Amino acid sequence: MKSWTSRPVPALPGNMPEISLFDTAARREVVLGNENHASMYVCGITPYDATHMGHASSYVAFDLLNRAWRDAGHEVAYVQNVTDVDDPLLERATATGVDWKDLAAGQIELFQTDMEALNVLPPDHYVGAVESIALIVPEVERLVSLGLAYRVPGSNGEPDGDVYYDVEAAGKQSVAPDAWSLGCISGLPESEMLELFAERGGDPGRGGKRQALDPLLWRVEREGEPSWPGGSLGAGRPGWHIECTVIARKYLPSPFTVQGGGSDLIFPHHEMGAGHAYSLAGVPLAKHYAHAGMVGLDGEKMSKSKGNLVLVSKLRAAGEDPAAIRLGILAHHYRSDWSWTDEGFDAAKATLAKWRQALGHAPEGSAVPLIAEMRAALAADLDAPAAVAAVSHWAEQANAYGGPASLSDGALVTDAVDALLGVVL
Ligand code: 5CA
Ligand code: ZN
Repeated sequence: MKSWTSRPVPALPGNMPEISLFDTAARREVVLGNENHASMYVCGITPYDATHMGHASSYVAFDLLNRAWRDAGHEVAYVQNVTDVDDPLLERATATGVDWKDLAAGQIELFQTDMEALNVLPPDHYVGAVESIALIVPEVERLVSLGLAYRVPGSNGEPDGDVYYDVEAAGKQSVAPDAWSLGCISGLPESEMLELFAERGGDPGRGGKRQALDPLLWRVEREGEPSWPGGSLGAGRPGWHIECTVIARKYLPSPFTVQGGGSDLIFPHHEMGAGHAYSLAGVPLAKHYAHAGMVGLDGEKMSKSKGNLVLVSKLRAAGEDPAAIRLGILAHHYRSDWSWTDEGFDAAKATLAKWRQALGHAPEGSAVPLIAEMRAALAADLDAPAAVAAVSHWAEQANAYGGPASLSDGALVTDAVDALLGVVL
């Protein structure tokens, strides 16, 4: 699928220090190392209500990592999926009387325009679930032939043949230190897993499963639902976790460096996706798993079901500057849970105005030390608020000085704020 386009990233003088990132699976900050070829898979949207501030904030978070890596001189291979067929999308299409394909296409278009406006660097491969089905089918067939997936007989009006992943069998597959077993990513107790599994698209009560937490790999066709050829599985459509596993393994090295997403993807999505990959290849899917905090609105979780969404496209249509939206996001550390508020947005707009004003008074020799401070902040688990504070401090001093600008310092600060924070001054 077509990706969006980006502004060129300015090159900066000097060096980015070693980058560390909080790894959810390791439960601590890890140094990412000086690999020249970094690789990242960030879970994409399910295109039925794009792009709210929660989505935006998770893509901006991983954009910071992408930018830090590039600033460190690494080549970055970046892949993102789009879940362009899944239950919630089909349900929304039915509820609103829109063709599901039109709903998805419209929301994907909107999302990409939002990402471009927010100066989020595009992935090298933007890949849909639907276009990947022919790749997914043989992988599910392989899991069945390995004895790590099984067909469930029909019951309670459900047809025969849905295929589920056997988490218990998969967890016993190997005793290697990097082997997958349930809990190795999330570290959650089973009771909590059960609760989250039910909340996040799983079906713990489905009759005929070997274990309540076994996730769906292939859903055989139902009347009124789209379906695709499934080889020996029969016509149907893929489960959610296998989609990301297969797309990531197709386009990225095994293991790739970082899998990212919001913290609501830790379980079951990233836990199960990692399991599928280990079962298929005997190596971990990713070296590290990183997660962005949840964004709410005025203290409540922002979600499609609650309808309390702040949409990037609505703010843009109201004439708001995308750089101010991005700065409103960067005021919060990517791992914290936070709320979008009018006051926060006003503060971001005021900060942006001060930064722009300060460019007219950039003191001689002030840019290089500022860049070093910004880099140190971002290298320490992507501490954007600290980097923003450094720029604000620089701007206060420049505005207090009030004299004529050093043009080269002004240009360098403009480049640094763009290259490292993605904020266009
Ligand atoms: N298509 C799947 C991933 S494969 C999906 O979760 N789609 S989504 O549209 O629901 O979410 C897209 C990304 O936005 C995910 O990383 C998700 O964790 C993140 N996200 C969703 N809601 C929020 C929120 N309120 N705050 C922060 N991030 C969020
Ligand atoms: Zn995903």
